[in-house]
Formats: sequence, C-alpha cells, structure tokens
Amino acid sequence: MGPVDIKILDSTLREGEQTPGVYFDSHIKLAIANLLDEIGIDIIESGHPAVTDEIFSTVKMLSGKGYNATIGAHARSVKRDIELALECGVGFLGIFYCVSDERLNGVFKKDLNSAIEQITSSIKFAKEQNPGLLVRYTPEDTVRSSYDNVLTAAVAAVESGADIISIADTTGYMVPGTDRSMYEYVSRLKNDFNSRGLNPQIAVHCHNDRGLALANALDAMRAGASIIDASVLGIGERAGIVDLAQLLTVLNVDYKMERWNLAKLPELYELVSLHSNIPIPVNYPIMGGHAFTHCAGVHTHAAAANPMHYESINPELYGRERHFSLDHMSGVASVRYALKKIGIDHPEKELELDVLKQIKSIGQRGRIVELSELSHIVETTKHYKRGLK
Ligand code: HCA
Ligand code: CU
Repeated sequence: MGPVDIKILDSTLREGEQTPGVYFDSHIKLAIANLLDEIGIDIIESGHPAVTDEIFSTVKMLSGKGYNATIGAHARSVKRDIELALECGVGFLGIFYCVSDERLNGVFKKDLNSAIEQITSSIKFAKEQNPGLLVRYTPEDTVRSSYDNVLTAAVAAVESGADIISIADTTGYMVPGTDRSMYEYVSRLKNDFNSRGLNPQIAVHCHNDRGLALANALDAMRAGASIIDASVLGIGERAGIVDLAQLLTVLNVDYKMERWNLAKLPELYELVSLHSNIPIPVNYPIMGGHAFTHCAGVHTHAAAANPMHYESINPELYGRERHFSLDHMSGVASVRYALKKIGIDHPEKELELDVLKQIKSIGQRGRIVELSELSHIVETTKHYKRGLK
C-alpha cells in the first residue's frame, strides 16, 4: 500500500522538553509554534498541561491562536490530566498508558483488565466533554509489549471513541527488514482492526536509539500509518525521535508531497538550537552547516558544471545555498567559483593558481578559508607577485 494523506505531528514542545536540560519559555514556545504553523505542520503537540502551571497556560495560549495546525496536549490516563487539557481548549489529546505485563505487574500493580478499564473510561470522559476532540491512545512501549495486550487495549480504546492509535517504539528497538519491522507491525495491526470492522488512523512514534527512527517511520508509512511524529533536531528522551527536516525532505523530494513550506526550516532550527543549547552538528543532514558544501577538487569540479553530480537534494528548497569549501582539498574549480562569488569573473590563470596555492597551505593547517577572506588573499598574492615585499 502506498502512502495516503500523511499528517505530521511535531512534538518539539512535548517530547523535545524531555531532553535533559531543555525547557522553552512560553514566548519561545510561541515563536516555535508560529513557525511550525507557517511550515504547515498538522498537529503541534504542545505539552503536558498537568506538569506545571506555566505549561498549562502556554498550551492554553497556543490553543487560542487560531492556527491552521491542531494544537495537542499529552495526558496520562487520569481524569485530572484530561480535565486540564480540556480546559486549555486543545483540539487533540494524546492519552498514553502501558499495557505490558511486566510494567502493569511491576509498577502499576494492576492487571490488564483494570488498565483497559482506566484507559477506556478516560477516553469516554474526554469524548463526552468534547465530542469534536481528536483522541489518540498510545500503548507505551507498544512494540515490546505483548501483541495480544496491545490489540485488546487498542480495540477497546477505539470502541470507546479513540480516533487514533499510536504505535510507540519508545526505546528505538525496531529494525527494518527483520522480525522487528514496523512495516509488519502496522500491517498486522491494521488487518486485525479491519477484521473487526474498525478503522482508526494509525500514528507512529519512533525513537532513534539505533539511528533508525526515520527508516522505521517510513516503513510504518509504507504499511499505511498516516500520522508521523517528529521533532526539530529530533530532540527528545535519550537519542530523541525522527528529525522533522529529514522527514519533510523525504516526503517532499521522494514522495512528492509538497504541501509543507520547507523554506522556514532554517529559521526554526536556529531558534530551537539556540534555546535548547543543542548545537546543530556541521554534518547534520539538511540543516547542518556542511550539508550543501562540496570539498574535494573532483567533486567541486563536477558540481560547478552541474551541482546534481554530487547533490540529490536542492539547497534552494530551504532557501539555502551550496558552498565550495576552500581548503587543502580545493582545486581550480572551487577557486574560480569562489572568485566569481566575490565579483572576480575572469581571473588570470596565474592568479587562480597563486590563490589556490595559498588556500591549500592555509587548509593544511586545518582551517577553512572564508569567502570574506578571499579578496584579501587576492590582494596579498598580487602584492607579492609585484615583488613589493
Ligand atoms: C514516553 C512516552 C512517549 C509517548 C508517546 C505517545 C513514548 O515519554 O515514554 O504518547 O504517543 O515514547 O512512548 O513519548
Ligand atoms: Cu517518546
């Protein structure tokens, strides 16, 4: 089955705040949500209102903004959490509760039936208060829990009014192409729902402990999951979850789903990076400083003729530019490209070579030559040539 109408749930403000040391002030949450809405994110999971008064009032503020995005809240399967979320006026409520025997027996001292009773009465309560509310039920650590428990709880949740069942790979355990594949899991669950005449939307929440979050999310999508969770920079518990920019890129470039505005991503990433104190690694896909920078002479030579020789994604999608790194790996093509950028269009061959020599020698000392240095290098090179030592 091919992907249908995919919705993106961004959880930077909820899962992202479960990153050690990360907290976004209310006005920063507002700025982040504004950008997420401009990008066209479908659901913004904005926090867990029961955690603090400030989170409660921020979720409430965002719910009242009139965004195109649906504002969501997270809640444990307890009445008080749900009441607080409803008071905020959210359009989406995510209720989670584990169903694994080990957790139920060891932590909650409950059996499956009483857990299901708690889950279904929470869902019914939420739906009674607001019939238009989108309700998602997530069996926490879905994929490592007994499948029978998950199915029984999820069927009961849907019969009680849940619109969405989320499959959480809470520990980043799944591996595509093995007997722990999201494709198989989603296919099986969808089949089991269908055979009962039920058809909830399936969401996936993939953690990145093995670096496979995006691959697993795409695997789930291939089997018919229609809501995918992500966060800016993939931030979240431990190694985090699916990275938003990477997910949107694959959907746009490879699945031709072009309704999201990718050009806003750099501003969003800078904002989140700044306020989470998490620097963006230079080699990070899409948003890293070097994501569109070519280095080796062979590459720059070919890329100068046609960038697609060494790029499979166009930086202009994000309002970004490609760069040619000026260092020990540079060749004449990089120098010519860079000189053109600073307005020197048809340099003499000799100048090119002299400048290249200088760039290579700086590069060998472990430093990249910035474009802003180039005109000074040109001037000093000419100066030496004229013998004006
Ligand atoms: C957690 C919960 C969760 C929940 C996802 C959801 C997870 O912090 O452990 O409610 O859909 O990864 O299972 O983020
Ligand atoms: Cu999570």
